[in-house]
Amino acid sequence: AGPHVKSRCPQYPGSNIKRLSVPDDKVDWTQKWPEYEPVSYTAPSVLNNPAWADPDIGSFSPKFNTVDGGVDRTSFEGSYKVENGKPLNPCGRTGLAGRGLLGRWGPNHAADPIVTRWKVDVKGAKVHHSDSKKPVLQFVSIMRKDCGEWAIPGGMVDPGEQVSLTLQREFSEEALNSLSSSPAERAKTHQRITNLFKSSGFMVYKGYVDDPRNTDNSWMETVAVNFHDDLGNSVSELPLEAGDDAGQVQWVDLDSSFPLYANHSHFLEIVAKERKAHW
Ligand code: RP5
Ligand code: MG
Ligand code: MG
Repeated sequence: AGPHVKSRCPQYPGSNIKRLSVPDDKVDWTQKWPEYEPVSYTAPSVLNNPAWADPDIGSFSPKFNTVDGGVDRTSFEGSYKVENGKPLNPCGRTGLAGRGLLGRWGPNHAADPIVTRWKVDVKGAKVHHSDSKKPVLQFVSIMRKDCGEWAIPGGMVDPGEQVSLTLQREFSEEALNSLSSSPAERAKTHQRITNLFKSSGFMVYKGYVDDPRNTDNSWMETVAVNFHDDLGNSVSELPLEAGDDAGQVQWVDLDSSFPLYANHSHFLEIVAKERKAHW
């Protein structure tokens, strides 16, 4: 897939911190760079000791490469190195040390629900793309409040939480605004989408996310799963409403030219290929 790119974005998100510029051929840790000494940055929101964050290293030595008291510190990328008590990003240098905005040292596990349907015309017939002649898929996309970019409505796996639950929970929170609805409404939503989410779905991707928040010592990993409403009579009929860290939500056509957060385009490309849809 080539070296990570967004993990080396010059300006670290939500701060005035600039990363050290890492050339493509120096991303890999095995490339010698003795003078490499990036600045260290951990956001105040992380240092405040919220429940979702680890304490600072020194007072704290987590069990890396294991499931450590409910917190999954294993990586889909294999065993990662730990240097001077700090885990090393398996995809190489990012130009920034510390944790930045991420709570966990090492992998920060997320889940990405990719909910799709076929694009149809007023008569209900599938719409084919004029260039590729292939049917067009649509997915539920949210605009992230933190950066304004369109993204899959994913979120963090809570300690001990089953990924299947994270997928459904994050979708409900960000695309159906379940956090703001009454218990009765929430139960109804739950019922409506449980059928779709209880199908095993199509496993799209498991591994490193090229996320702009990544650092040399903390990085995002995800499990992306596609839940497809083939007949358009399941989630397609639910009113979408942005919630939690989502500012907007809408059905978006799958198309290679549409810019998305992190490497989410890569996940959608896999879905399009699998379903023989336009990309
Ligand atoms: C990305 O960040 C993942 O792919 C997922 O979509 C998201 C999870 O982080 P939050 O949405 O909780 O910030 O790396
Ligand atoms: Mg969320
Ligand atoms: Mg989220």
